[in-house]
Formats: sequence, structure tokens, C-alpha cells
Amino acid sequence: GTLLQTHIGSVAFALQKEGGHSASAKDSAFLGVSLVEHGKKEFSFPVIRAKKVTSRNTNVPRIRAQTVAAPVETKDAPASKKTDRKGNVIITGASSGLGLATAKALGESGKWHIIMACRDFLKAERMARSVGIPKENYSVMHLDLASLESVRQFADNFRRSGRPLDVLVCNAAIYLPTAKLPTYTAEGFELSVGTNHLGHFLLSRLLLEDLKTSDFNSKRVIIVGSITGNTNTLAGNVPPKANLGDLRGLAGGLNGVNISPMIDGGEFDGAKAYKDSKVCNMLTMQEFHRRYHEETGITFASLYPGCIATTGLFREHIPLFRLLFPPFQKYITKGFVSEEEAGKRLAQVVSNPSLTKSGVYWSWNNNSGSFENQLSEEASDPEKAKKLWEISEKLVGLA
Ligand code: LMG
Ligand code: NDP
Ligand code: PMR
Repeated sequence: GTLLQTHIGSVAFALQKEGGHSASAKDSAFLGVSLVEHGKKEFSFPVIRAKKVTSRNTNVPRIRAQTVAAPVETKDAPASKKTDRKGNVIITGASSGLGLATAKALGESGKWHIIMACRDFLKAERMARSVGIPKENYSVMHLDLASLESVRQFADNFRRSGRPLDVLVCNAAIYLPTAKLPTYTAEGFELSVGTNHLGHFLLSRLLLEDLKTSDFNSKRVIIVGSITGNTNTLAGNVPPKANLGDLRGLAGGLNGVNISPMIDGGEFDGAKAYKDSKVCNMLTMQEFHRRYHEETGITFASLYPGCIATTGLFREHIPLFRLLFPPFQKYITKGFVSEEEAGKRLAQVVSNPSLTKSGVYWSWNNNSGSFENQLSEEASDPEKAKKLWEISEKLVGLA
């Protein structure tokens, strides 16, 4: 397993590219929702609980009005040393899969307050309850990464909540493997790269200012990467392979109008766009490290949590793929991990005192031990990272 995931040179796969039917995005999430009140246990600091602003009536459609985070609970605790207070972590896309499992793992520890940054407020609230995160340990805030306006509003709303920011986890992603034609974000960027990379790029740049002012003992920015963006692995050699080329499509605005919707300027391919976006995520983490680690002390990290073949990421894939992929990963590649296990891994990168090294891409071996993994040549190219950073800055309006 580990061997396969590390250095296997170019393996040529002749996977037939085939027109699958887009599966409907089925959301079975409502099943098993428990509305049982979770433990009312309060934490030991003196806490001022302001009246909750949010209505719990799930029929109320005024979602945007509910985006203010619950008030800070620890600020007025006189005896709280900086290492004593709960950490505040923003997790994007915490309403399903890896993000939800991570929120659950951290929420159960009692040491964290999780800000679930989600595009579907009601789903996030429902999912948080269904996995039993104690309600004093999370709040939900609206964030649609496919809109830079929404990203800016989120950053403003978060700042207005008065809550310090200690850790940011860029986790949300979309994967559109069966799309024949490109679709676009609010600002007109191809949707996969626009959401997975550009949305998170702006978010993390804006929130860096908040992280800088936090007094927490270990501040971190974590950007979820993947093995499939790394062509130094077998999985990264399954076509279509990630390749940013000279970034000409990105530089042209990725809008599919007079320029290609693909970063490298090629024909649209949804699976490639996803893998390219993951390369961007891993390059961005390293560029953050080079620019800001020394000055700020913030840890920047990425990871491959394992193949979580059961998540919503594959919702757009053809039904046959969704049927075969989990057993294939379980019994053939042995790269399969459960959502729960993957959530524990990401939670380690958030909170484990031994995982503070910056600029690292973490992976886990079969005994679930973490190790610093090697990125592919492209995903560790400092010149590409710098160029990506500068072009992305222009596209999101920071430069
Ligand atoms: C393409 O779809 C998209 O068209 C393209 O747009 C892009 O998204 C691309 O990479 C992304 O995907 C490809 C997809 C569609 O093909 C697959 O899904 C390939 C199969 C992937 C995994 C399933 C393997 C099945 C193996 C059986 C395992 C069953 C579990 C048994 C467990 C018990 C074990 C004891 O194409 C299709 O879906 C069409 C046909 C699907 C049939 C697949 C048959 C091909 C199998 C080839 C490899 C088999 C495994 C090789 C592993 C080698 C290990 C030694
Ligand atoms: P899921 O689809 O289960 O989770 C993705 C989350 O992103 C969902 O909560 C989704 O929201 C959210 N999201 C999608 N678009 C937006 C948007 N525009 N704004 C805000 N949130 C959005 O997939 P996974 O849990 O598998 O994926 C999580 C991360 O793990 C991704 O970064 C992925 O690349 C990475 N990863 C996954 C692997 C796997 O095998 N599954 C392997 C390696 C890495 P909603 O709930 O509303 O749909
Ligand atoms: Mg892959 C060592 C084996 C390994 C691992 C760890 C993964 C992970 N995959 C492996 C091998 C193979 N895959 C092989 C041999 C094949 C050919 C049959 C194969 C195929 C395949 C497909 C069609 N795999 C896929 C797909 C997808 O559509 C997924 C994808 O590329 O999403 C971008 C995927 C994945 N394989 C993985 C992982 C982690 C994924 C999905 C998620 C991701 O990278 O985020």
C-alpha cells in the first residue's frame, strides 16, 4: 500500500474516456438525523452565553440572516491562559465527508470551537446534530467558495463575531468528472479551480490577518491536497494527469470565452481540472510557507488523508463507478480509509503538538502513522508556486 502510494515512476494507463451520465446529486443526509439534545455540559471557564440569534426552525428560508457566529465564550474568562482556552478552527465544507468527520473529531475533544463554513447552512446544522457535535462546540457560517463576494462577506462576518482565529482548514472541494462542458463561478472562473483553488486562495489571504493577531500557541493553515495531483505516484498517473503547463489559461482568466477554461490552456476535462486544483492547493501551501512562516510563526501544511471512497466527492460520477470504487480501493489498492479515520488524521494536523512543522505534505502509512511525504516535481516547483500566487492574486482582486 505505502509502496504504491510513494515513488512509482510513470505508469501508463489506457483508461478509456467514456461518456458517463451525470448522476443526480442525491443527498441522503437527512436520514438518521437525531434531534435529541446533546449534553448540556458547559466548560469550566466562566461563560457568558448571549441569547442565540439563530432560529432553529428548519423551515425558515432566511439562511443568509443566520450567518453570524455564536458569541465568543472564552474571552472574558479571567483565569484563561492562552494555552487554556478552546481553539477556534474554521473548516470549509464541514457539512459532509472529511470536513464533517474532522469537525466531529475536534468537537468531541472539547478543546475546540468549530466554525463550519458551508454553502448550505441548514444542511451543515443538520449534519452537525446528526453526528452529535455538542452544540456549544460549533457554529455554522455561510460561505460559498464559488463566489468571491461570498468569501469576502464571510471574512467580514467572521471578524465581526469577535472570535479569534487560530486554525484555518481549507477542505471544501468539488469534482466534476462527467461534465462535458465547463461551468463557472460567480466571477466566471471554471468551477473546479474557481472553488477549490481561487476561493480558498482569497479566503486564506484575507484570514491571514486574523490568524496573525491570535494569541494561540500553535496557529495553523491547512490546505487539503491529494495523491491524484502527484504524478510521482501510481494514482497520480491514472489519466487524465494533473498538469498546469505554463499557466496560460489561468493567466487569461479561466473563463472559457476567448481563453481555455483549463489552467494549462487545453481542452476542458473535469477530472483534470480537479487534479490541477489540488496541485494549486499544494503549491499555495508551500508559497504561504515561504512568504509567511518565519514572519508569523504560523504552520502551513497540506495532506493526503487516504482514499475516502465513500464521500460526496464522487456524487457526480457514474453510478457504476460509485459502486465499484470503494471495494476497488479496499481490496485492490488498499488505499481505502473510512471517513472517521480520515477525520482523525486531519484533526491531528489541526491539533497534534507533534505536527507543527511548516511546509509539509503529510500522509499516513497502513498503521495510521503520519509521515512527511514527497510531492511530485510539479507540485513542489517553487517557480510555479510563485507564478501561481501572482496570477491568483490578480484574479481574486488582491493585486
Ligand atoms: C473516467 O471514467 C471519466 O470518463 C473521465 O471523465 C474522468 O473522470 C476519469 O479519472 C477520471 O474517469 C472512468 C471510469 C468510467 O472508469 C472507471 O471507473 C474505471 C474503473 C475504476 C475502478 C473500478 C475497477 C473495477 C475493478 C473491479 C473491482 C471490483 C471490486 C472487487 C473487490 C473484490 C476483490 C477481491 O468507466 C466506466 O465506468 C466503464 C467501465 C467500468 C469497468 C471497469 C473495468 C476496467 C477495469 C480496469 C482495471 C481493473 C483493475 C485494475 C487494477 C489493477 C490492480 C492490479
Ligand atoms: P465531500 O463532497 O464529502 O465534501 C466536500 C465539501 O465541500 C462538502 O461539504 C461541500 O458542501 C463543500 N463544498 C463544495 N462546493 C462548495 C462551495 N462552493 N462552497 C462551500 N463549500 C463547498 O468530499 P470529501 O470530503 O471527500 O472532500 C473533502 C476534501 O478532501 C477535498 O478537498 C478533497 O479534494 C479532499 N480529498 C478527498 C479524497 C477522497 O478520497 N474523498 C482523497 C483526497 C483528498 P455540501 O455539503 O453543501 O455539498
Ligand atoms: Mg484511483 C495505489 C493506488 C491508488 C490510490 C491510492 C488511488 C486513489 N487510486 C489508485 C489506483 C487506481 N485508481 C488505479 C489502478 C486505477 C485504474 C483502474 C484508478 C482509477 C481511478 C479513477 C477512475 N482512481 C480514481 C478515479 C477517480 O475518478 C478518482 C479521481 O481521480 O478523483 C480525482 C480516483 C481516485 N483514486 C484515488 C483517490 C484518492 C481518488 C479520488 C480522490 C482525490 O484524489 O481526491
